[in-house]
Order: sequence, then structure tokens, then C-alpha cells
Amino acid sequence: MADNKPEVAVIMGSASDWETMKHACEMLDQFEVPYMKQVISAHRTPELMGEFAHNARANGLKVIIAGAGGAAHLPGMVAAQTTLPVIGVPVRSHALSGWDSLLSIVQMPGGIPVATTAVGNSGATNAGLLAVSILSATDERLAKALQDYRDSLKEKVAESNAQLV
Ligand code: RP5
Repeated sequence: MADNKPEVAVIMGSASDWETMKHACEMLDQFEVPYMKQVISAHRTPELMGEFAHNARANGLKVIIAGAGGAAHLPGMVAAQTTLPVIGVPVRSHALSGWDSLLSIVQMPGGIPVATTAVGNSGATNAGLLAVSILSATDERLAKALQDYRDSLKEKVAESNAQLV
């Protein structure tokens, strides 16, 4: 749900991360949360990253989802420059299957938190859901929508028994 007043930013180090990060956007679309999406590279566009992070709260953002692969410093470097919650998504890399991305993002030294998800598509999906969950602390509509979503997962499990033939 692209909007003039996004509450969530979905940023990624490269357009090559989009195939993964689109799953976060799909969840935000599903819950009708306004968001923006942008390629911001920690090493190719460090000034843009700093400007984005420094202005994020003043620009009305409430949660930042940052996906990156390899030496994945984008989530940590953004978290270092904003007090907004940052969710890091480790994108699966070619060389090390995402181990490098995961360890780069998850091992933040104490003081600057990054909430790290699983590697890849599931992680991006959960990043979208976690952003919704954070917003739901002060948004009744989202709290109810999340409960409905959980109930639908429960129903799917019950229905899946019919496949055991
Ligand atoms: C990181 O390097 C990006 O997050 C991406 O996952 C990885 C490879 O980038 P490209 O070479 O595909 O642009 O910065």
C-alpha cells in the first residue's frame, strides 16, 4: 500500500534483494499498512543511508525493515543512526547461502539493537508481520487483523488433515 505518509520503510542494499524483500511488502499490503520501498546501499550510497536514517522519525516512519546480503551492514548502520525499531532481513547470498548475511546482521554489539529474522523469503514475510505487530501495540485495527490472521493459520492446519489420505 504505497502512500504519501508511510509508517514503514522497506529498504534493501540492492535491487537484487527485491525478490526476497517483496515478501515483506506483500504482508504490509495484506494488512493495509502504508509503506515506502527503496534501494539504499550502506557501502555504495553511505551518505544517502545516513540521511535516510537521521530523518526517518521526523519523516513519520515508525518501523524500518532493512534487507541485505553478504557483508550485510545496512540494518546495523541504519540502527546506529535512528532510535526507531529496525528489523534486519538476511538475504540469501550466492557464496555462503546467507550465513554471511545472517551473522553480519544478528551479531550486533549490545546497545544498538537489530531484530533479526530468518534468512530469505520466510524472514522477509516475518519482517512484514513483525512490523505490523509493532504498530499493533497502538493500533486496534491492526491488533484485530493480526488475530484474524493467526486464526486463519489455525484453520489451515485443521483443514490440512484432509490431505492425509
Ligand atoms: C548487498 O550485496 C546487497 O544487499 C545484496 O544482497 C548483495 C549483492 O548486491 P548486488 O551485487 O546484487 O547489487 O549490498
